[in-house]
Amino acid sequence: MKKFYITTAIDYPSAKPHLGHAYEKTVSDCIARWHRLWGEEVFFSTGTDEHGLKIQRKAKEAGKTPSQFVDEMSADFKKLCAEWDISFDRFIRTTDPDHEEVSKKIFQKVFDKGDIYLGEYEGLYCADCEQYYLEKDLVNGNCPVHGTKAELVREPSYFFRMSKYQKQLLEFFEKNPNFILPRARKAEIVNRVKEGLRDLSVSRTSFTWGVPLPNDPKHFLYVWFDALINYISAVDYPKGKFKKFWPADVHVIGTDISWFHCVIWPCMLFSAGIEPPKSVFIHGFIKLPSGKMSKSKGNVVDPLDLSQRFGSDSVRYFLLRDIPFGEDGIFEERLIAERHNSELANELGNLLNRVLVLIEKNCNGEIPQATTDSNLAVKLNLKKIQANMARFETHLALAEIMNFVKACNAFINEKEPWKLTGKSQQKVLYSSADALRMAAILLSPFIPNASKKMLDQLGVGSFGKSDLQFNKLRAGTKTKRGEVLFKKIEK
Ligand code: ME8
Repeated sequence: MKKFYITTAIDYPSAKPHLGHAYEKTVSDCIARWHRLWGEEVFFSTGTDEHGLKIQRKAKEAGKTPSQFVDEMSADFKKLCAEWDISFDRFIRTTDPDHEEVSKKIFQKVFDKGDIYLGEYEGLYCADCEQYYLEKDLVNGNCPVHGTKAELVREPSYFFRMSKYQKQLLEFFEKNPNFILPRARKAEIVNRVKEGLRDLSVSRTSFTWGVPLPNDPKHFLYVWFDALINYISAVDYPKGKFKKFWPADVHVIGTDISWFHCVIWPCMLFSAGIEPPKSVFIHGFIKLPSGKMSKSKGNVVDPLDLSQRFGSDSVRYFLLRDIPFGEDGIFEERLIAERHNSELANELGNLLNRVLVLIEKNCNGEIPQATTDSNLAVKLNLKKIQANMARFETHLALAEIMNFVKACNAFINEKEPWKLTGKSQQKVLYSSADALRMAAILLSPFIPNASKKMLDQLGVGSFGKSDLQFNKLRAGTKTKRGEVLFKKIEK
């Protein structure tokens, strides 16, 4: 059986989840569900990144121990997954004991390889990014991402000899053209690597909320070195699922953390003697018409509030449909309502209702005996949808599925089954119901709840890869028209 391992970044639970977190999980979930639909053995991991200075400080501000703080905060991220139908196989927390063990093991491997040395670090640090910056990369001394003042940090630190892997990394990029996706993002990273790789400071003594180094427990592992390792500890490195699922097929991450995933992570793996993942997909940022979401502006969009008001299918649909995967996108509630009304309610929901009412009236609520009209069946370009999904072009795949739904509506309008009788009427109704079945199955990775409701109403129970062909709807199946699939959102 083909296997597929997909991961999201693990989120900092220093604040509540925001729409960017929900977006990354939604697209990854859609891809994971797509691969499961085609019968592959899928492992999908997501989780929270719980160590480091930022969390230690936030916990103190909240008057809690770091451990209490992360227990409470990570629960919000799990709740997000439940409400948004994120079908993860593991929710990994970097405070999970098995992960901490693996982190130490990998550090030890890199150490034994001779790639760790003790030095002293002096640099400008942004605790919100958990990252050092060069003076030239700061904006008036402030972090370019958070706008907060970078702190001068001077302390003894262990370093990872990343510089040693520059050549190997460039060769790896060359041999693996699909490692950095979309490909348009590659040149910038390659050029930066060509300018040279600096050794990386991988331990700190100024905080204690982290993984102590096995060779020197006064030092705690740099939070990024610890966090990246989650991708192998999530599959029980070095045993069990690791053997089956590694190398991961894709790490789905945002633009701000591409250097960590495309450069630091493969160098760590080279040193530890582990194969790098097959690809890193860098998605864009969700922005507001007024610009970036930021806590200081007080305009961070709460994904739980959105799913409660619009329903998780409608917000998922909007994100997957409107934002070309790999590009930045603008979020506006108005746009969710527009897509919901025009496509989910008018096109999809209406189609289901029309077909089921006609089957009730004319066929006693049973799927009639006929075969699907080949002129309708050819309107579904399954090959194109598969190719889009293989390239992670979820927005294009969804657009193509919805083109087919539009073609089904046009088919009914043209054939006017309410004017027909006998076999010719049965043919049109069977074709429409069978086409709706196909559309519902193909939509299951995108809008899982609505897809299930559609299939229930069509009398279809479980489904798999072998159902992704026409004429699989059984004649005589009792339909169960239920509530309207998508109620219109009034202004
Ligand atoms: O970076 N739109 O955690 P994080 C889209 N713990 N995606 C966004 C976004 C936005 N507005 N804002 C953030 C971390 N993201 C680390 C990751 S992985 C080993 C460690 C994305 O909570 C961001 O790009 O700051 C990242 O992929 C993810 O959300 C988690 O961000």
